[in-house]
Amino acid sequence: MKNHTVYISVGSNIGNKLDNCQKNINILAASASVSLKLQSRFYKTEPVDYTDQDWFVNAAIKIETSLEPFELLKKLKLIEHNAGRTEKTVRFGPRVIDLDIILFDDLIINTPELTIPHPRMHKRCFVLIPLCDIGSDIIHPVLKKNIKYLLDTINDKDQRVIVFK
Ligand code: PH2
Ligand code: MG
Ligand code: MG
Repeated sequence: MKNHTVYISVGSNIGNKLDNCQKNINILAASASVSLKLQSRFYKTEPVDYTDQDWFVNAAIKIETSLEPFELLKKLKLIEHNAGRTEKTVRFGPRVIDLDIILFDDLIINTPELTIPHPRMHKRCFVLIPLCDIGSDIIHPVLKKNIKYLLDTINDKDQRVIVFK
């Protein structure tokens, strides 16, 4: 079995956000083809891009999987769907659960359905801060900088991210 190392950003801003994140991480971790390796702390994060919505809970996880990128994407979409997420979700708007592939080995993919590395990861504190908990020295395969560097040099320092207690 060929194993890939994948980092996934997890977020929720509807209902019991912490529960939504943890339960869906557990569902993913229970899949036969997926093994959960690391999980970050949870954070309360100010909404970005679409600001007229509730704060999010965000985390990041590291998994190993035999799935290829589009197979994993399909699995994540199914988990989101089963959690009650609908197709009507507005772009950047509120969601019960969001499971985004951030990094997949050092692969670069550019298609309408899937872009890896995640195209906005380096601009988002809610992605980089949790990611730093579990992999601050991973190198971004396009920008060729590590995660800690990307976080330290982020332009928009105003995004509030608070450890969940
Ligand atoms: N997800 C978005 C848009 N904005 N803001 C925060 N803080 N956290 C998110 O997970 C998030 C967001 C679209 O997926
Ligand atoms: Mg997202
Ligand atoms: Mg998504």
